[in-house]
Amino acid sequence: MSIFDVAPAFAQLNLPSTEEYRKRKVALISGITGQDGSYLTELLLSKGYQVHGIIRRSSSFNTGRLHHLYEDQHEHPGKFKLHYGDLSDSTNLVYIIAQVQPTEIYNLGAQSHVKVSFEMAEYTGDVDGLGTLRLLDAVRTCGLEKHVRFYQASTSELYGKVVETPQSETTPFYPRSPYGCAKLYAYWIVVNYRESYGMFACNGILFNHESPRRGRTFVTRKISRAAADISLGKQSCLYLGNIDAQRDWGHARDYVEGMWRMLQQDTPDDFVLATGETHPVREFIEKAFKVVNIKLRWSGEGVDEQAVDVKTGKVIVRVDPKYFRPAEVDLLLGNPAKAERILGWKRQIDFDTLVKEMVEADLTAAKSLVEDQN
Ligand code: NDP
Ligand code: GDR
Repeated sequence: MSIFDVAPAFAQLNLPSTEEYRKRKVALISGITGQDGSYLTELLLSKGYQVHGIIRRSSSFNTGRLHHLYEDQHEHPGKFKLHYGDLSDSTNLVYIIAQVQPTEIYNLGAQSHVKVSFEMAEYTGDVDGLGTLRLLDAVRTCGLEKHVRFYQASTSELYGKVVETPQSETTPFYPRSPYGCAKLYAYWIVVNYRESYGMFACNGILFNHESPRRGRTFVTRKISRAAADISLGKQSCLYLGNIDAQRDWGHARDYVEGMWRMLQQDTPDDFVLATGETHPVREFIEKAFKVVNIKLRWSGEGVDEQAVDVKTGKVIVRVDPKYFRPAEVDLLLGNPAKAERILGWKRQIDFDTLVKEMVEADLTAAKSLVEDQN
């Protein structure tokens, strides 16, 4: 006998039927302050949802990506609310879910940096792995397991070492980092709760997706900012790790649409969202610098590889082994056929447009900073 058999499931006491309950359109997002959280909030508000988000208490400002939505709230009061919480705190998650009574939960919260997960392996396991279990169990504690639809932010990092390409929903997993291993636990606990308790729970296996709101330590944003800053003379050189790695990069705005579509189906299932194209980090660098009219010439090999500005002869990109990972994921290339067929989802923004949008956004931001300082 478990706690779920004996505890009074308090939300269940006055619950309407599942159909009636779902008409309310109330979303709860963990990780709302992150890149995907901000785009998903915009999408759900535009669809008439009431959106609740879990934010962590921080000594510094961590709601920058949501700032424009706060402003809007004065015109649409009661549509958007933030709650302090953490995926490591079960009681807090139960409390928030009991209060909000969401119809859809999007679990985007995570220590999401692969390299950092090697340094904070236990913490990453706790938040990314067990945190998912805590959220699922909080739903059950509240007696909402038949009423809530649950999205789990699964990842192409589950594939890790290349077993086959392109990678699809049936490709075996072989994670290569503590982050990948934690997300593997989360993936399977979602499948298990779906099968054990009939929960409407889905894994979105999302390949890399980027945007001008991408965290600054991820490779694409690090490159787009450097291209902007170097072109303005604010930075001299960009130091990177493995520039041979290949990724299937899409735009975050397209991917949050896919998350939402997964929860609107008749039956819960797992889906890959990807572009079906892969590009080496080196190509991202070349295209980003092209946006600011800097043409690069490569020379050297391995840790000695570098790129010079063809016009000035200055070294613009160097390899720094401190960014290498103990185990690397060399190649990701996704097959989104199932999502295209069943969800009617397809990425809209292509690779070149993504690179251009990111560099131009960083250029605008860097220029306005220069103007502010003058
Ligand atoms: P970000 O790193 O931008 O955002 C992560 C979010 O999780 C932030 O809001 C962060 O809060 C929050 N968070 C971190 N730790 C905790 C915690 N202990 N409790 C509650 N919240 C926490 O990630 P993305 O938006 O890029 O990604 C969203 C999700 O999708 C993540 O789970 C990620 O692992 C996964 N994913 C991302 C992909 C991508 O390419 N972007 C691809 C596949 C999966 P704070 O702002 O306070 O740090
Ligand atoms: P990734 O993204 O590990 O794929 O995880 P990241 O941008 O960190 O790395 C992509 C590739 O670039 C190489 N690389 C560098 N990476 C970083 N961060 N910094 C560098 O200086 C650098 N130089 C080279 C990396 O080695 C790697 O091969 C992202 C995250 O959003 C995860 O949360 C998500 O699950 C996966 O994408 C899909």
